[in-house]
Amino acid sequence: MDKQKLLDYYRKMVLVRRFEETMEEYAKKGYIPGFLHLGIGQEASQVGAMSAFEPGDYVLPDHRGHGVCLMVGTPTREVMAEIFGKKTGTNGGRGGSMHVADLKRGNIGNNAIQGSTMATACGLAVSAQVKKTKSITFDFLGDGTVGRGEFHESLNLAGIWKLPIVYVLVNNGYAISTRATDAHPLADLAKMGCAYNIPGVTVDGNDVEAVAAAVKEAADRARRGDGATIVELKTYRWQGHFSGDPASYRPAEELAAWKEKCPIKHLRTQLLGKKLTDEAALKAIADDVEREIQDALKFAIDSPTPTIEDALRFVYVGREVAGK
Ligand SMILES: Cc1ncc(C[n+]2csc(CCOP(=O)(O)OP(=O)(O)O)c2C)c(N)n1
Repeated sequence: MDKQKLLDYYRKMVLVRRFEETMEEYAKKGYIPGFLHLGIGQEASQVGAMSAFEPGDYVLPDHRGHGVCLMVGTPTREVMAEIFGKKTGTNGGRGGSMHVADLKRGNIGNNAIQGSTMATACGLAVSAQVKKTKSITFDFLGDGTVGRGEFHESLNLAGIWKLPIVYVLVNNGYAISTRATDAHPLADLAKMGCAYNIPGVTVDGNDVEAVAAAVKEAADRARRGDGATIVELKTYRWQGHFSGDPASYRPAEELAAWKEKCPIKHLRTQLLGKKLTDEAALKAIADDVEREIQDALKFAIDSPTPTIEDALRFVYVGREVAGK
């Protein structure tokens, strides 16, 4: 067991957790335009999966993907400013929470249409094959997305062309208020790839080491030219579908049980149990993360909002009306 690696996972998970909690707090205060989908509770899935991401790879985060966007290496300040709709954000404030993209680091961004990133992933993977690069594509999707037509069409193409894709299927148990087990005939959705000759594996999505190992194996397979894999991560979102959804469709005991399985708590217990660290060192990590969050928050709040000209800069259709 690599102590340094585990402490790095710990710091990253605390960063993602604190980032999300801060976003929720500031959404309630009215700082954040549009919808906010939070991934609190899913940190091990995001941090563990992204540990296999290398420079030159592509990633398509899902709509709950702030943590994934941070793991690409985009400065926390820029991700936060984007969510605040500010000019200093990754996309000049045009994208907001669901569309944080950072092309130079391989983050292609999310698309609000569930399943559509799966088609884009095929395109990215085909381009890597044609250019003979070693780039692989990480495509994050949820259990709800498995029912979409694009899921099957994309897997078919990925299967027949052995595309270098890792499907990170984050099964958090619900698609809005619909239970995954009410919507799909299989409990382990990774098996859905079998019809397309795409192997799948189902992993405890709250165990960061297990997630990292499974995704690394899938990434290695894609890099070798052996094609796509589905890695299903069983986890849970603590919040409602979006910030403000009271999630009354879920039993309180279910949420309480999953909170007990908190991925950060799990790693913390392991680290302390195996005497790989102590309380003081973990507190120092938390304090360091807090400084990073407060710095990003000040940056996001103090940054200018885009002007009307900024907002129109990439709008092409209809500009002839304005004489442009
Ligand atoms: C084609 C399409 N249908 C419906 C929606 C509305 N919608 C947004 S998120 C979502 C649920 C997605 O569930 P899942 O894939 O399990 O991800 P989770 O929200 O649980 O992370 C739905 C139905 C959409 N964005 N696109």
